[in-house]
Amino acid sequence: MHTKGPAPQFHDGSNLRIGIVHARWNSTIIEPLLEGAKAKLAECGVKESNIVVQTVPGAWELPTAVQRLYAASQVQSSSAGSGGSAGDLLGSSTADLTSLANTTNTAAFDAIIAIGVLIKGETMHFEYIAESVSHGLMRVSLDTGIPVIFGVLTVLNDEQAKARAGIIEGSHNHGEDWGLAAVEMSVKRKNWA
Ligand code: DLZ
Repeated sequence: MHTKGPAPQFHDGSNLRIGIVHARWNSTIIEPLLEGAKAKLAECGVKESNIVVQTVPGAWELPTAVQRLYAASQVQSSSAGSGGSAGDLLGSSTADLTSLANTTNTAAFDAIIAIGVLIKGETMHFEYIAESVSHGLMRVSLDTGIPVIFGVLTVLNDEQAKARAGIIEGSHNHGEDWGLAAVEMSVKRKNWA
């Protein structure tokens, strides 16, 4: 069955800073989704140096990671403004976050894309994770006020996952939609502020 997505809108992303957090489960599906998202960010003018990619083990970890990543970027942003050292504030306890401290752009993220692939198995694991993660990501978005893009596939099998990652010929890569959504919502949020 073919599902219709939104008509794409291209907004100017040249001043945006975007975070991406992706799970490492089902990496063969995650990789094209990530590339699709990054390709659309680039098409909208988001500079590569303004895209920070972090990873977590599985989809379950996405809400906490998004929350922490945004908080760290806020600390970095305010510390840069006051002349302090973001590197000191972020510390070296999390190796992943060190790369955040080393980036030259110190603005807080305008949006964060959370990418995961949940494939239904024989137990209830899928239902618990899918529900918690979707609620968790929405909560982080409402709590922080920044767009958290829901890049989590919840599918019944590998075939469905491949068909949503653009791997099967003629199929659409949903990661592209997530990249566009991140730019559109970042720009609109600034206008609505
Ligand atoms: C445990 C688990 C299972 C069964 N399936 C998936 C999956 O399809 N996709 C995914 O991203 N992660 C899965 N995980 C791992 C959990 O998300 C989580 O990483 C672990 O339970 C550790 O908290």
